[in-house]
Amino acid sequence: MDLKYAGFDTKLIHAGEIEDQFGSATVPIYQTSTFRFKNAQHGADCFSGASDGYIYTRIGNPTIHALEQNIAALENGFGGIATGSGMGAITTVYMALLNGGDHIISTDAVYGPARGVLEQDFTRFHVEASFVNTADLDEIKKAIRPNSKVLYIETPANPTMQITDLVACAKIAKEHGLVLVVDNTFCTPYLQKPLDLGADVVLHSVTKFINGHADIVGGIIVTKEAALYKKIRHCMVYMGCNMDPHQAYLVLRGVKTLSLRVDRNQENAVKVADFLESHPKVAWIKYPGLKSHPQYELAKRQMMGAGSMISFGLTGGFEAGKKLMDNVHLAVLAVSLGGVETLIQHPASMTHAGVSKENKEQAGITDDLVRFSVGIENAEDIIGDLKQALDKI
Ligand code: LCS
Repeated sequence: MDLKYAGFDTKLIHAGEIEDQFGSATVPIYQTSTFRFKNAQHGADCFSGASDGYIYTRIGNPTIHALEQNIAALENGFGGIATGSGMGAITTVYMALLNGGDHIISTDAVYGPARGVLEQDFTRFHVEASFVNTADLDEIKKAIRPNSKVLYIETPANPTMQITDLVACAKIAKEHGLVLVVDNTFCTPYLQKPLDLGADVVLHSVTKFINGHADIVGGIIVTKEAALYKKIRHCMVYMGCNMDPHQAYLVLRGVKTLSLRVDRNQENAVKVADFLESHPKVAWIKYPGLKSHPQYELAKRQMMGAGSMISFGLTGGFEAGKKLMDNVHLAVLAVSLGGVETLIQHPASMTHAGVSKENKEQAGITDDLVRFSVGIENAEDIIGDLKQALDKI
């Protein structure tokens, strides 16, 4: 079936599906490292590109390809490149788009290792990086240098929930010849479509909402055009950042319920955010669905829903936050996010521990910030759990 004009939910279920010789109704796990050539000429043709047959799983595999096709269809992109983790997707994109002497401008509150790898590793190859509050467009413009090549945006940012205007960034990127890359992990294509808003590349940690069941790590990159797809795919294959077929199978299984899960995640998050905002022990809260979020209007314009990630601080500061994390019973005290289960964590000492104190302060990752990923349990139970833990403080 031609899915070009199909709705999002139809694409979730059917995009990328394959027809095999057994008529399998779902995409099977092609758990093989290598593929038999029909004859010597066929092998040579596969390598030269004259035939598009599979060669070797690091280069391509039917199960992985099905997932790549599925996510590319959801993001309205040219093609997908699946990787072993979200960080694999990020470093593959950095590697493909940056040469020694080049400069990248990135969101300051980006996921910790996405910043750390630039500051601690890519500097060894003379790649320069500036981390700015990309919610302030003037800061982006001021950071542009003659050697700037990439504008890298995470929106909403992890964990500050700061939102960056993607249409405005696409305009700046175009004017200055920058490749605009967007980490769309927090929203998924169900809630935000960066390629439609002018980005060149979108990437995900599929570990989170796309898979949704906290049972694998994985990543994916989708490009708008063929040329960048080829360049990034080449890098992924040569660096060996590929996904595994078994991983791809689980993500394909998880993604089918993306819209159902995200709808429930979000419905619950709105109730949790309302509860937290009115609680006397909560000093501040940042959730794009609340009118108190400084970028509420931008969120409404650019996102098709506020998502289910909430950041907040308690009037008792870090010590109170620690007590909260030690006293919740339903919410799991663990890093990661975007699953069916509610998770709570402390970014300053956990996910963003590798970012220096000074850089955390500059990016707004304060010591009192508690991050909450709202799951799909009953909202009353999630709120009841928070309430009893807050009562203990
Ligand atoms: N991008 C974002 C926005 C993330 O939140 C993460 C991981 C990554 C990329 C990297 O993906 P991974 O390699 O882990 O698949 N975020 C995590 C977090 O907030 N807690 O644990 C991991």
